[in-house]
Amino acid sequence: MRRLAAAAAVVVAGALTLTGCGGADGSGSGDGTAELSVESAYMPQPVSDMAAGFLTITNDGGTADRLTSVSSDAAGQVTVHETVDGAMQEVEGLEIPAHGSLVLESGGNHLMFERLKQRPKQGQSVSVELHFDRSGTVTVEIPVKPATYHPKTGH
Ligand SMILES: [Cu+2]
Repeated sequence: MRRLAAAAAVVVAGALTLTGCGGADGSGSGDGTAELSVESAYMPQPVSDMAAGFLTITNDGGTADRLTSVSSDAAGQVTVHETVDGAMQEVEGLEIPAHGSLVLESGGNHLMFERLKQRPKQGQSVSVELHFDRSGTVTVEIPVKPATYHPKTGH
């Protein structure tokens, strides 16, 4: 997981460079940027041509960002879902608050992969592009876990 977070951070840093923001002092001052990292990503091994994806996006920056869309070469479509009263529904996007995090977890918000081109197996990973309002595109390798996998924080 640490490797995933580091990879995401590198991509985000590259995107910020394009906007000319160079501050990396980490002193906690509001600096007008979002500093995203992604961790705890996994996909339960799919049992059909649909799959869910879960991850946590942490924002160490002083400005909120927004996950606006998701894409992956592995699926015909990837959408962002929330769960309300046990039923899932698509959302336009989800905010990652300044100095906060956005959690996508089983039973809550999640990524929905539809029309998988092949069913990834446990031990493989799926490359996913997360598109953000401010931070541009962050590519994450989501590892495939057993279909019944729950992270230690689940339930
Ligand atoms: Cu869903």
